[in-house]
Amino acid sequence: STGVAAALEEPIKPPVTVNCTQLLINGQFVDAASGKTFPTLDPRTGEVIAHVAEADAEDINRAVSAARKAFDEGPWPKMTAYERSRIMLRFADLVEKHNDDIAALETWDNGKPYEQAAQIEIPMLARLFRYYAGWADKIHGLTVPADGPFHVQTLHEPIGVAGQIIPWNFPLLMFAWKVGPALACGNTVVLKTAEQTPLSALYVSKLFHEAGLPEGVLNVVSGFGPTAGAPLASHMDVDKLAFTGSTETGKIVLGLAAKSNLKPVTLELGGKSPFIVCDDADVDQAVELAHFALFFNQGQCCCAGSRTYVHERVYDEFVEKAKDRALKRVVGDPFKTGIEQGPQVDSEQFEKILEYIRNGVDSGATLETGGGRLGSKGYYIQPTVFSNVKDDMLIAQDEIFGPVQSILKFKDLNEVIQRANATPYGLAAGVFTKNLDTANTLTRALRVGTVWVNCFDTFDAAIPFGGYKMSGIGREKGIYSLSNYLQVKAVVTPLKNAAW
Ligand code: TXE
Repeated sequence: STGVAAALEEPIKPPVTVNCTQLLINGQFVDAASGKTFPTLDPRTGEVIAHVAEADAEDINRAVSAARKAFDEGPWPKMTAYERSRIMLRFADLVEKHNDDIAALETWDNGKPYEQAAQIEIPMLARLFRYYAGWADKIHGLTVPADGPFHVQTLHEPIGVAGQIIPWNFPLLMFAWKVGPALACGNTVVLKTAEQTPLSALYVSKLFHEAGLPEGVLNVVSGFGPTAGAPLASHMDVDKLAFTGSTETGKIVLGLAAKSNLKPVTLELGGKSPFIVCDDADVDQAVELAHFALFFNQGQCCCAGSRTYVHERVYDEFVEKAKDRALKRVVGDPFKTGIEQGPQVDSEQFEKILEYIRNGVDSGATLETGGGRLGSKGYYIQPTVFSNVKDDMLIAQDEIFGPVQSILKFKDLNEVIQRANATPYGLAAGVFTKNLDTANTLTRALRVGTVWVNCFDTFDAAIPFGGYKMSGIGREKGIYSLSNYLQVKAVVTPLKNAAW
């Protein structure tokens, strides 16, 4: 197939050079206190792209004190909201100006198709910051009616220093979902990027300073979970923690926050989202959307439609066509044009996915297509489709986080509702039907944070995103994300003349 041929070629030379590899603390690029570095790897080959400064507890202390000082002494929380907004808007302009370099770094470090990064994700990064810049000067409290002669008002104030820990699947979109609302509300930030993808956040944070961001407001540290993430989560001077990653690590950081200073925590965790194809579906359209829902971003989406439930009336036709679609998926060097799927992010994810595929075969699911690696170097995996998947199989229960579609059969609506909800996760769901009553029934019955009806992965700066159950706590994006970064202060003043 096209995929095999492309993956076997010599990797294309990325059209960008790496020039930010140190820690960004107090507006300066500095080495780690220990002098240590770690390699960040090219998922196309497993070869080293660059050596990056490796933060540990001492660097976290340095970054937190810079953020603390910038918060306590200003100017950030004290400058006018309009000024903050304008810096964020200037940053968005610079992102747009450097769109292609940023996209190339994202692709090189993560493996995602360059066209996806350049045409969707980096423009979305600018869009998100413009959205949040728009909020900065529209955040205000209320005047509250009280029983008695009191003037009562609420002040919406920034929380303080926000610690933020992000994953590698959408490095810059996760950067925007975290940093955008925190800065719009007047907080200062220490952000720890994922060890697989440290490069793009450093690059754009340099641009942010060029846009006029005062020193210490945004500190970016590269490093590993236990040695850099954990000290940030348990830091006594961090006032708020936001985390995106696995449910397992989410539990750890929530514990660290509780054991240290009870900082409030928002979590965006794993999922096993159902994609439900009803009996009235146009099968061709349903296949295409279900394919996108699962395979987008190499299957590395927390909200991936990873349990494809198909009504028995259209099941056989759906499976046949889903297999054909997966066979047509264009896999190859993500820097090449027309590529739909690049390599998985690293060897750990690659091995984990192949292990789940073996498990699917062993547990009796039918392997329709794919099932192995593609090429002989890097972390490419064949688009894989399983049919005859049962709810109790591991591939239907665990987050695989790879290009592996599991198709399950259902008979009626109540049954599929019960089965779709029978998971500890509750991040998202897809519903494919022309029937309004069916759509309304499903959207209300599914215990998830997002339901996409006849669409999937429709993201927008204003649409809130987050999970029910063990998929997380809180919402990001949209108006809801602001409350994560604000304290509400009630101010009560007696009224001298009660008659008024
Ligand atoms: O996640 P981790 P990993 C899922 C997906 C994937 C699995 C493992 O199923 O296969 O998680 O991926 C930091 N204290 N998701 O190992 O460990 C870590 O350095 C503080 C879903 O990459 O959760 C990184 O910055 N921080 C997810 C971040 O946590 C710690 C996206 C995420 O890493 C830490 C990614 C610790 N003890 C993976 N340990 C989604 N919801 O989109 C790690 N970290």
